[in-house]
Amino acid sequence: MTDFIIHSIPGSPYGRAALMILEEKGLPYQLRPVAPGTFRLPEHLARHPFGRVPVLEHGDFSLYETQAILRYIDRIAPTPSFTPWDAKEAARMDQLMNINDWYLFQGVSSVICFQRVVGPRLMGKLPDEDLISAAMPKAHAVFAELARLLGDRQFFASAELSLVDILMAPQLDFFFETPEWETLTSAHPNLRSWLDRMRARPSMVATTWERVAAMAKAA
Ligand SMILES: N[C@@H](CCC(=O)N[C@@H](CS)C(=O)NCC(=O)O)C(=O)O
Repeated sequence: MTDFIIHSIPGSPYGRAALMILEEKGLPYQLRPVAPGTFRLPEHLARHPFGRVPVLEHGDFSLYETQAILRYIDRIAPTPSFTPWDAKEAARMDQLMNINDWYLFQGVSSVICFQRVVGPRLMGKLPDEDLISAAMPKAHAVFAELARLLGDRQFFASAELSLVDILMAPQLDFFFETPEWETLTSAHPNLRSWLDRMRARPSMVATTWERVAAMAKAA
């Protein structure tokens, strides 16, 4: 199969999800790093008109939006499948993928993980504690709902790994690096066990910030 090309940056949770599914499927891929400060230059806007990552290229086919990328790869390389056959489990997966994008990322991870991890690491900035405190009520609500929906299952949608686990793991692994992880998960041991299981997967080990930075350097 033609190599998959992923345009992304080290540390991007969405970019990591795109790399993780390729690792899970055992598909060949190349990382094309997008240099910091070039997201809104014409060359990248031609790939992604909203100036974000990741972008997938597969032959002459180009695609942005991580959910679309995950679903495309799951359709063209269906073994193993990461979409449950059961309609209710598939619906739960879809619901949680949207919770990831609309409630976990926006205003929660985009604030707390940005302030705690991305700003200090990439820009040498101190975290803005007021912004973090203001995001915590929504963060508690999101984590409580994730824990409720996970229940005592091994994975979010069913007993097997699905697309939502791949989309969500990089976001929650980002939280794992922050002191807020402890606070947000102290009442939710099922979320902690789920992340432990995900962190042990070779696809997560192969796509840490450091490993993606090494791929970017070698590209
Ligand atoms: N809805 C997009 C979100 C992608 C996204 O927000 N990516 C972040 C990195 S994790 C980004 O490109 N941020 C750059 C910016 O906002 O300027 C997707 O699912 O792919």
